[in-house]
Amino acid sequence: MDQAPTLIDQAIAWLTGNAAIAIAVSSSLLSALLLFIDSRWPEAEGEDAQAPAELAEAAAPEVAAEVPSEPAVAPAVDEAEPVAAEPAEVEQPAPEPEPEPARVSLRERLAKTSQNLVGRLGRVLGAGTVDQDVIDELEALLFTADLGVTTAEDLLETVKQRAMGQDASQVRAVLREAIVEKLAKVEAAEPVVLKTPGPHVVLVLGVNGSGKTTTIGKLAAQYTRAGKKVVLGAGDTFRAAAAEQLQVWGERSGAEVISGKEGGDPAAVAFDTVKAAMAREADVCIIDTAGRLQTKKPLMEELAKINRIISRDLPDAPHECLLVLDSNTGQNAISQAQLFTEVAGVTGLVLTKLDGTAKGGVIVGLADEFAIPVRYVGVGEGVDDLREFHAEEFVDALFEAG
Ligand SMILES: Nc1nc2c(ncn2[C@@H]2O[C@H](COP(=O)(O)OP(=O)(O)OP(=O)(O)O)[C@@H](O)[C@H]2O)c(=O)[nH]1
Ligand SMILES: [Mg+2]
Repeated sequence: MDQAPTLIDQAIAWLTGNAAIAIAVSSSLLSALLLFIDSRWPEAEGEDAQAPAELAEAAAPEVAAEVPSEPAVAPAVDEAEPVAAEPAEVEQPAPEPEPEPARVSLRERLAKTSQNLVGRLGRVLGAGTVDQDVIDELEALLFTADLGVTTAEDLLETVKQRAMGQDASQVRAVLREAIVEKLAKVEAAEPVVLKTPGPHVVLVLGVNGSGKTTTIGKLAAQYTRAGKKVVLGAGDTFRAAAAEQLQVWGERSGAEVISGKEGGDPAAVAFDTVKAAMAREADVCIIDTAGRLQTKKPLMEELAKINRIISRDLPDAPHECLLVLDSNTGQNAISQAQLFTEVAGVTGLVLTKLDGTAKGGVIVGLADEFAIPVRYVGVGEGVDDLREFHAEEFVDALFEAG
C-alpha cells in the first residue's frame, strides 16, 4: 500500500538533492564564525596582558613627568594651604598690644614734695651721729613740710627713739619706715568692688576748684576702658559751664552725661542721673557736686537731700562718697576733711594736684588724723593722671626722688 510521503521524507529528499548546496552553506557559516573569532582574539589577548604590566608602565611616565613640575601636587598644596600656613602663623610672635600712653613716673610727679620732705634731709644730717642738734634741725624741717603739727611731732619722736646716738645716715631709713607705717593705714584694704547689679553710685564732694570734675572725668575713663558702662551726673548746677565741662569729659571717656538746668536743684539732677543709670543698666554712675558750700549747715542740708533722693530708688546708694582735696592747700585740706567727714559719710579721699606742689606731705597728716582710705592721687591734668594710691609705691617715689 502506497503511503503519502511525510514531511521528513520530503526534507531528506530535498537535502539529498541539494547536498552540495547544504555543504556549501555550512562551510560558509563555519568560515564566517572562524573569521569573527579571529578578529576578536588579539584584542582580548591584549587587554589581559596589559593589565598589570603595561598599565603600570603607562602610568609611570606620567607620574614621573608630573611630580617635578608639580601639577599633581599643586592642587593638593592649594587645598591644603590653610593647614600648610598654620605652623608658620603659630611661629609668628603674638601681635603687640596697643602701646599704653607713656606714663610719667610717680617719682617725677612727686619731685617737689620729695625735695621739700626728703631732699632737705641731706643738709640737716651731717656725717656724725644723731644728737640733739640734729633733732632740732630735723624738727624745723618736719614742721615746715606740711605734715601737720601732730604728725611732725610724732615722726620726730620716732626718730629720737630709733636713731638717737646712731649714725646720721640711719635717719632717712627710720623716717621712711615711719611714713610707710602711717600711710599703710590708709591704703585701701582691697580695690573697689562695684555693686552688682549696678549701678554702683559714686558721689563726689569737695570745695570749689579742688579737682572734682577732673577726677570724675579721669575715673570715668578708667571705668569705660575696663568695659564698664558709665553715666555721669552734672550735679554742679551752680557754676556756669560746669555741665559743659563734665560733658567734655563724658565725650572724652565715652560716658553719658545727665545735666539739669543751670541754677536748678542739684538733688533733682542726682535723682535723674540715678534713674538714667538704672534705665541704661549702667555699671557705674558718678555724680558731680558744686563746691561752693563750705559752711557746715547749708552743706549738710544739701548733701542730706542728695543722699535721701539717691537712695529713694537704690536704698544702699551712694555706694561710695569720695572727698576730693587739693594738696596745694596744705593744712587747709585737713580742715576741709574735718568739715566734710562731719556732714557726709566719706568713704574715700582723693588727693589732687600732687604734681605741682611741695605740700604733698599733707597726705601723711590726713592719714594720721582720719581713718579714711586714700583711694586715688591726682598727679596731673591729663586723663591718665589719676593713680590708685599704694603706700609703699608712694613712699618709694618720695624717697627715690629726694
Ligand atoms: N596739675 C593738676 N591739676 C589738676 C589736677 N586735678 C585737677 N586739676 C586742675 O584743677 C583745676 C580745677 O579742677 P576742677 O576739676 O574744675 O575742680 P572742681 O572741684 O570741679 O571745681 P568746681 O567745679 O569749681 O568746684 C582745673 O584746671 C584742673 O585741670 C591734678 O591732679 N593736677
Ligand atoms: Mg567742678
